[in-house]
Amino acid sequence: MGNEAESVPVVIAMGSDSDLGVMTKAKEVLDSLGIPSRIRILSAHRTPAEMFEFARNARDTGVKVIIAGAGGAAHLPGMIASSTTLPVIGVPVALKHLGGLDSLLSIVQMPRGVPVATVAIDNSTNAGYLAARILSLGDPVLAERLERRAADARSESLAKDATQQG
Ligand code: RP5
Repeated sequence: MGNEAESVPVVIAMGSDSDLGVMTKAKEVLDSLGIPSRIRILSAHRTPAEMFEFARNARDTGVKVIIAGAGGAAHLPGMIASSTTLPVIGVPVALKHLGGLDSLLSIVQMPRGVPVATVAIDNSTNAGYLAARILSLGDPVLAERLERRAADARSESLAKDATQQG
């Protein structure tokens, strides 16, 4: 199960279904922008063979960007990045102890030549937006959607300021 042709531009991988609460926010952003995505549970420690198979085949199956979230000894984003040259966006997931700093450092401290673009702890929303920005390089319609989203955010912020001025 799950190894069929991906045929979506974004795959949201995570080490465990316990990451779903954090990682579904990335899917919500992508859905809201009309970008198809698929969730995969792929563990660097429990299912390394499936993880490597996914990473090695991702480009050939039409994937353009991989979002990978994990917590604790968070090796998934880096190990996926080791086996693909697609852009990988890492999401450090906070677990019960250490406030997510363990996850952040596990994901962000990659060696030269094997990048993982790491967002803030638990901020899979930004992973979704970063994936969308990457895809927008070759998609003017998506670029326009992102421009509109930014304009809406500006209007909302200005309105909040106005309410404080009385
Ligand atoms: C990591 O271990 C996962 O990404 C998850 O954040 C963490 C704990 O996993 P579970 O023990 O809850 O399945 O690989």
